[in-house]
Amino acid sequence: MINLELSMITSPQLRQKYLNFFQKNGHTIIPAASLIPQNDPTVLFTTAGMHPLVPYLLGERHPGGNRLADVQKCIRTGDIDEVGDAWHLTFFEMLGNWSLGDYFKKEAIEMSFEFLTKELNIPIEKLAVSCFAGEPENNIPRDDEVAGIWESLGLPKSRIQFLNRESNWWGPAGQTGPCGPDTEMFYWADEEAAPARFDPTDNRWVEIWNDVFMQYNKTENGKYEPLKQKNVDTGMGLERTVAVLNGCKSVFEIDEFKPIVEKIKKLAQTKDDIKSIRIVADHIRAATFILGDEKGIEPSNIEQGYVLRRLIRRAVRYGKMIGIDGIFTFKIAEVVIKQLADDYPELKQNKDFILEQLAREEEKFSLTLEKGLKEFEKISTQDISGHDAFVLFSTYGFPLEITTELATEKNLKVDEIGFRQEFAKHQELSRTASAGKFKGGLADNSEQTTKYHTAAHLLDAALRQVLGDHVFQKGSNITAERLRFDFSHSEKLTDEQKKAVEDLVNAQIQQNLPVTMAEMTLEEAKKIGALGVFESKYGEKVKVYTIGAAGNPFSREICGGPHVENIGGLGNFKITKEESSSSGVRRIKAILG
Ligand code: ALA
Repeated sequence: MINLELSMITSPQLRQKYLNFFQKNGHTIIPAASLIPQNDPTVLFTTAGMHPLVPYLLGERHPGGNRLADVQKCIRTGDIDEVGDAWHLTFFEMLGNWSLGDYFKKEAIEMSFEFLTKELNIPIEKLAVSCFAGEPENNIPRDDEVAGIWESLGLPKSRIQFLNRESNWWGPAGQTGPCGPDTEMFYWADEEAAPARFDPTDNRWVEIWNDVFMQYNKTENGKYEPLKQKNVDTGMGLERTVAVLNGCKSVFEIDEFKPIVEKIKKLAQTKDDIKSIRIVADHIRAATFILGDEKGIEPSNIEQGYVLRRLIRRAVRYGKMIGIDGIFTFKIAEVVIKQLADDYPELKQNKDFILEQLAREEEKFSLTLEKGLKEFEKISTQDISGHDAFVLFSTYGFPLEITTELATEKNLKVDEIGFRQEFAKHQELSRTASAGKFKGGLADNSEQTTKYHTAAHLLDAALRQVLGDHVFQKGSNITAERLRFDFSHSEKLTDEQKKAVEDLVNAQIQQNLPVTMAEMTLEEAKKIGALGVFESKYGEKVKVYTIGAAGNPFSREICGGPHVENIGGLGNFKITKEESSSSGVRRIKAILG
């Protein structure tokens, strides 16, 4: 029987319901962060709602308090091969609520349960959960506490399974950082009555929500030490939840996807290759969000630009497989923008850029796709060597993944290591591609990164003093080895200017100026002259970091932190490269020696 209550929820309604519920339960609703993480060297995209909150999970105070909730746009390309099935997406929206050292397991689960059963009216008969099975070798016990809480809420034992780390442990997203056992909530998405026993391998049980109990910090030497504050980090997949509540058989049938899929079907000649249609829909939607998120990202051969390129080119290839003629990706993006611009106004703001970039990249790839496919036919009489894969990449624009896919279809292998060696030889080494960075990672809050973060503020202030007030930060990227800083300025810096900037920064370091932080409203921050590029990210209250005396600071910026306490230990600041980044934007790379 179809439950009418359940069958009527749209994506905007679910977002609103979720935020209202957690607001009612004392959470501050915070604005979503960019898809491109700021100051996070280990990951290309925001992969979860917790990602922009890492400093707060580690103990920094959040201006919104210790109960937060939001809707966060996320990109995960780790599962890209599974896109095309009913439930996987590279771009998705995550509804999340957090406790920063406030409530823990009991309250978190009670709130999840109430939301599912009272707000969404899911009958308990359709729910099952998994809990962490424990890891004696790491002194982490089985999570009987969590199972007990579920039982106390009425879930039968047979619907509670204990699973291992692979299923029921979340984080750290990178090498180190906050992590912990989790409990995942599954919805029975089938007309048949749900079996009494929860079998996690039966894919009619669809995971919709995950409550993570972040009580450990994984250290560099692989140890799990208790975090000084116990946090809750939850993530509910918006598309999946809307799908199962509406009885859809896949995420591609929900309100926001349907018109996108219809458009693709209209353009295609074959309508029954569902997998290809889904891949095109997912990839163009993800590409639209990446292009719409930050004007700086264009298709390229490195970092985010390369992921973007892969998504677009893969979509083009699948589009051609279903017989779509001509340049088409922008036509689908138009539908994506129409569907989602109410909730993501940035898509509308950047519409021209999105459509133009898609068309340009598609045109470029279309010129070589056919020739490349012919070339592939020629060389694919045996396993593909690294050299041949590289030729397909450099001459015909085939991302390695496309070559690998084509090879797999013919039961052939590709020498991926050989490809990467060629790549490294011919190009600026793509750290991202070769280090598996696409899989995601966690903000690396190591000491060195923090130093570079503070140095970026010094650089920003010094550039403004030397070049003028037209200088504004346009982006930054920090690793433990260097900082990269983009800023508005049209001309190449002279050697004198570069030296003046370096000298100014080093003069401050020598004075060992203190770094202080104060929380205030955005208006107050503006009034005292704080610079802010991330102003929309932290909601009402913001943190302002000041370097130097409060009355006459060297630098003052709105920023989430973290920073060093005083700058004497930063070392010697040196600019290693100054170049154009895009029109009207220069890029500096600098190191601390
Ligand atoms: N961070 C958790 C996840 O992504 C909630 O599943």
